[in-house]
Amino acid sequence: MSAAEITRLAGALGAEVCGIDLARADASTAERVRALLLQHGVLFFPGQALDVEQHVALGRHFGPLEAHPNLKNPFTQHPELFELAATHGGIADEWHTDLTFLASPSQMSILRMVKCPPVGGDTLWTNLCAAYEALSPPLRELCDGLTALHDAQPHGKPELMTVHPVVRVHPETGRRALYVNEHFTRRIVELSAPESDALLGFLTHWVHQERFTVRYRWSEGTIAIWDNRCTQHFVVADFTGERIIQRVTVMGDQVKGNAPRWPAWRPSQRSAQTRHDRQLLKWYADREKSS
Ligand SMILES: O=C(O)CCC(=O)C(=O)O
Ligand SMILES: [Fe+2]
Repeated sequence: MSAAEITRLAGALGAEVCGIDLARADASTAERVRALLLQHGVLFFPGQALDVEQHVALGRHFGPLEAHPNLKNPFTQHPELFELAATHGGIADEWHTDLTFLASPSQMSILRMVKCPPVGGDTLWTNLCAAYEALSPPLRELCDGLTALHDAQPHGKPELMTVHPVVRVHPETGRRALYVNEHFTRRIVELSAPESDALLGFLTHWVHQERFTVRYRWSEGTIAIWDNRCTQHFVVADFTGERIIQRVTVMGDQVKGNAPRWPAWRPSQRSAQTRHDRQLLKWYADREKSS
């Protein structure tokens, strides 16, 4: 394989990679990309020319693929490709990690920039390990013992829920990452509703401080690959006209972290405030029913 040229783009994460032809990727290319991804969190490959089949073939080197469990593709019938078109509302302008409402979320995503506006529509990524490590020791310790409920409400499916540790351990690097996001994370399980709102609000803002992020300006054909186990991303909705991305989503992630140090929150009596606990209580009632 030819020598690759790697240019870091920010202090926290992100690197541009030139000199690797992803259209002809084989198992050893995939190994190389995996190693670079562990180092940089998100990789950008400008000047690529992958067709749909080559894009999907690239994804298959990394694990099982999934198009999207909830959203229909407006333009492509390919079962393993997910497409977002801005003119159809496809602008992901809330910070998130892909598919965290699933028990086994996506481990990595591979995006192809199909059409982008001449200016605007940049995407930002943030490093969730750096965000965790920058917390004070007492807050780290608290977060280490908590879990959070995630749901697919943004896709109109609030009943699709799962619980993950608030701090997860990256299976390959062993680093701890703050694993809550404003798009899919609804509730800290062990806290009362107002406490959960305060802590989740703090953490979901904390993670996207500029010092933890990289911002990428696109050109058509660029492939981006990111590690969903330790990053979030966000699209800036500051453009007019069309912007189309296609994504191949690599599944097979297992979220590992500490077991909760406290029991799940239970309201001591019914009151007007109990409605804030409804979703959490439903989650536990459903689990008890199915066990
Ligand atoms: O459009 C983008 O840049 C990213 C969209 C997104 O959130 C995704 O593909 O997972
Ligand atoms: Fe996303």
